[in-house]
Amino acid sequence: MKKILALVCSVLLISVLAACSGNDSASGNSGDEESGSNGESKVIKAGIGLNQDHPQYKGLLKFKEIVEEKTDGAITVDTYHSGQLGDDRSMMEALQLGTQEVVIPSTAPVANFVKEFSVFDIPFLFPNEEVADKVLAGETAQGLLTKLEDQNLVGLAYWENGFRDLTNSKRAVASMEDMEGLKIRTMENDLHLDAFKKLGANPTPMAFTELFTALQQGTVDGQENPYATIYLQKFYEVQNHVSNTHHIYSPFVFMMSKSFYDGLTEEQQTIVREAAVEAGEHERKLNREANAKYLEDLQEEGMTYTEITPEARQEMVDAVQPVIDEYKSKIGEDTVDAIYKEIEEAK
Ligand code: TK8
Repeated sequence: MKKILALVCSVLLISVLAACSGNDSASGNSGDEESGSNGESKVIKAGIGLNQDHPQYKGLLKFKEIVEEKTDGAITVDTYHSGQLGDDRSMMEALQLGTQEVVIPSTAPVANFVKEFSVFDIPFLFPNEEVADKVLAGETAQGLLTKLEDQNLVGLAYWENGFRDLTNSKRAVASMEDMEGLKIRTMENDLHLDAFKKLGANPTPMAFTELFTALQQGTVDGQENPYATIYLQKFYEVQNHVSNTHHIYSPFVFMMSKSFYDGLTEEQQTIVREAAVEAGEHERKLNREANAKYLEDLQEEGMTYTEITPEARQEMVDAVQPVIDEYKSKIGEDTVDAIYKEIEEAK
């Protein structure tokens, strides 16, 4: 009896030691392939601030579809909208901490992590979407994505937020004079803040997640965002006037936590990178269709629309020029000069 017991214990001991050593002769794989970052299934927790109706969320669902299909389920993507995981800045910090894997913020708050991103907040920088597309695909903009790696972030692609337009609850805005004293919420970005001060407004930086309530309670009189956001976030319920100021073209940055990205296999890294680009093309298409459509819908919901004449817009351009000159050194002269050069080449 004792001999049998000894035999059973020795067999158990050998199998426990074999398992601990990670070498599983039966499966023919070394422990490295089975365990560690290559063999386990992985989950991408992806959050955005806009709601489930916005093209940005439809783009994120496209990313999810591509990644889950191409990795055959080895990577799954859990998607969160409407600021469920926080605002742009706090979600970027979550990526740095490794508690979230993907966020797609506007470039404005990204400038708090890599100052050169503020180049995209220069008012009236891009003349149209076609030039913006070419420059964002160009050397300087793509190079900025690489700079995110110093912040434990990996920039995978630019998506589109779009041309930003002004709304408010007080009065129709046809020119700078009409902006005088309006309490306008801006994104958390010093260049936005200083530009709106120059235009005569009284700006307040605020996270997007707080914006609807602030408009509803009158903490601020107005805000600025593309028509798709104004409509889909139902700002028409708390805003009466919209003007086509088109004062900034705002890109989104699809970014991933670098610690998570580095833990992917080379094949998986290629899949998520290509998926971010492909889903971005899908999002951009939907976003342009939406922005073209929603100005009409905003007026149907009772907002008054005021066209900004070329002369009135030129007055705004001239007014913010000193801010642009001041920020050129803060952003990085090389970056600013390179973007302006690429804009001229793209026209
Ligand atoms: C949503 C924001 C939004 C942006 C803003 O998370 O903050 O006004 O335009 O789209 O990124």
